[in-house]
Amino acid sequence: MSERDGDGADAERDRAATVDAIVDVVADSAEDIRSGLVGRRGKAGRENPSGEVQAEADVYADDLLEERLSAIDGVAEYASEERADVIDCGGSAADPDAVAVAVDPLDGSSNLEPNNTMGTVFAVYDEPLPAPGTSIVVSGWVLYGPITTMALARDGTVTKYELSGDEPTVVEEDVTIPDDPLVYGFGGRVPDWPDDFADFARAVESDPSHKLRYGGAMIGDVNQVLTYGGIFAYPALDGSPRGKLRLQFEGNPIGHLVETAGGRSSDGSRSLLSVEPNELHDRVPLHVGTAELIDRLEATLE
Ligand code: P6P
Repeated sequence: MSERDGDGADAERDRAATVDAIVDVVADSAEDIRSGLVGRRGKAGRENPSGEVQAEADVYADDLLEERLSAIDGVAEYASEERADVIDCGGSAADPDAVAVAVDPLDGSSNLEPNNTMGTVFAVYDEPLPAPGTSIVVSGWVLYGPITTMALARDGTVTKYELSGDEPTVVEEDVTIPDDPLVYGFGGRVPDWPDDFADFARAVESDPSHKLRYGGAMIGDVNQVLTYGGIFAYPALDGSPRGKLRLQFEGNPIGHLVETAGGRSSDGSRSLLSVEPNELHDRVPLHVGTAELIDRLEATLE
């Protein structure tokens, strides 16, 4: 997958067609996932590879996306936050222009009980997984809010869609994160924050121009930061120095989309896209938002 042979133009065309098919499947599956949440808010009786108890809806969304995405010609690998190993999608792995899809099928499933926002996060990588965020071709998320929407980063630009009709409706093109930070949301528990992050958080919170917005699902909180400007962080914790969120399925796609929209991402010292993965389910301290606040964060954590 990582070698390129044959005519470059053909290769690009083939890969673009594969990416089109992936985006179509994720968009077309949104209503099936959304409607499938009903009756699946309970626990599935097993844990994901990160040791978190799965909701029935986590398993449902993952099975649905694995079946549909792995059937696409050109998709060589499927991986998800809910599965221990990368799924080899068969014959397409022989295609030198194949891609790998990494999915957080239902981000924020802890929001099922309070019926708060959740989403599906995905990234298309052009090399085998685990892979650094620099190899992402397309990233995006679907948000199951009052309206089902999608944000997509492709070819250097971010587009927002509404998914309520038969076809996705473009609602905003060339989306850029506002320069002036307005909202902030920090995950984890305050007593578990390292002192340097706690100092940064206090400085952000004490700024009268900032407003707290934390919904408990990274994707809803990040979408607010993309919309209003600000910062979302799930930092390193005293008991978990790599934080909680996963690099392949959350940090990389979120970092790629926010950076494509003119924002910045950081693990505390570098872009999330520059973090070299060791394992498929590596965790990463995740900070994304307006450049001003990420600069201030990195200065504080030095
Ligand atoms: P906590 C959801 O389970 C998730 O992975 C993210 O979407 C969210 O930001 C985080 O965990 C919430 O974690 O520790 O606040 O429940």
